Amino acid sequence: MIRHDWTLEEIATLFQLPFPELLYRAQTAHRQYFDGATIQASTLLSIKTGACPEDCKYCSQSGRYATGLEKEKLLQVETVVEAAKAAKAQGSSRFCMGAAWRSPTEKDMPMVLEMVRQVKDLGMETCMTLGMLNEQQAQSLAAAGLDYYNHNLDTSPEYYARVITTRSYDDRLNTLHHVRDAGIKVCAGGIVGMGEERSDRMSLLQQLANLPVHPESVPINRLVPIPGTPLGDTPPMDELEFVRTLAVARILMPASWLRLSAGRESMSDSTQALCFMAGANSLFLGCKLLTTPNAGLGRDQELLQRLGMRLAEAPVSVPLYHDAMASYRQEDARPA
Ligand code: SAM
Ligand code: DTB
Ligand code: SF4
Repeated sequence: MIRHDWTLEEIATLFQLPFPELLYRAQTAHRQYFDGATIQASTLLSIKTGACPEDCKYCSQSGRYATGLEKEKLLQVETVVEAAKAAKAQGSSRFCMGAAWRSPTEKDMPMVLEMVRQVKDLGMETCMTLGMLNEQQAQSLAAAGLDYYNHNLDTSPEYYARVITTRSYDDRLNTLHHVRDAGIKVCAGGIVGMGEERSDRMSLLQQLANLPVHPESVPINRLVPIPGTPLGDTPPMDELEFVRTLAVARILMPASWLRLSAGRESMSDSTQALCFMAGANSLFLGCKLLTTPNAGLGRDQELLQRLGMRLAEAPVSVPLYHDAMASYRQEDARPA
């Protein structure tokens, strides 16, 4: 059953289950909507790198920290299309373009919209992550045919101010509402391992699961510590607690694609296998995320082969999407 009224007590109970019981319940939830062997793959490209005015304390691209990152202006459309073709050839069904912006400017929008159109023409799904969007920007991206917009809540409302001060939690929720209202599929998740408590992970998952419609795609990133950022020295999070977080996310949002996102490069094959057991069924392919290294195609192919798993044919369907959107629209139309 799809629920939007999860309490923190219920979520705490799930987190505290014996590990095999938690994984069993996550697998059971997973199999209601997905097969257990198919993985959706996206490839990332940073279309505008560095010099970001925001102060996200984990990020290599914030202009406020000396991370040694080389900044780049907005890429040309042709460069982006070439990268998308290569991603498709590697087996990715979706191409995700990210920009180090607080939000896109009106000047940037025409180029960005053209990128969506041309990547879509390759027969790939498109995703963008450009920072905050207003209603109009979300509508124009939808009109250009954008399939997904990624905008993460990042952490719990309680821990949030420790990580970002230049935009609020409500700003993030507003962007998600604009994206949803425009009819673009929502990709929203967060980062764990930033020194937060389990209660923060519970609260982040509660925020995501109690949205009016579950995000179709839920990326769970494990912090990639970036030297020079305030979180650069954060000790790695316990891997089993990371697996637990994925399992609880799977139970709360059983029909969403759950992405094992950043942080895979430093993870053993066995831990990744546990993540898939916990219900993760999506990942980023390729040797680079936005600015940091990723597992790489060779290692991923070998891993999937060893596990008897396979990449999804493009594009994947989203269970229950049409039902969820129909009831969302009805509620929208209801007088206040
Ligand atoms: N600038 C846009 C924004 O923040 O809305 C889009 C790009 S931003 C890099 C996308 C997401 O990547 C962040 O919200 C965060 O969840 C994730 N991310 C960034 N740096 C990360 C890191 N070092 N480790 C793990 N996840 C990270
Ligand atoms: C998401 O949740 N993770 C991706 C994507 N959405 C844009 C980004 C991960 C970035 C990891 C750090 C880097 O490579 O800069
Ligand atoms: Fe900028 Fe996005 Fe990095 Fe925050 S996460 S500093 S908004 S690029």
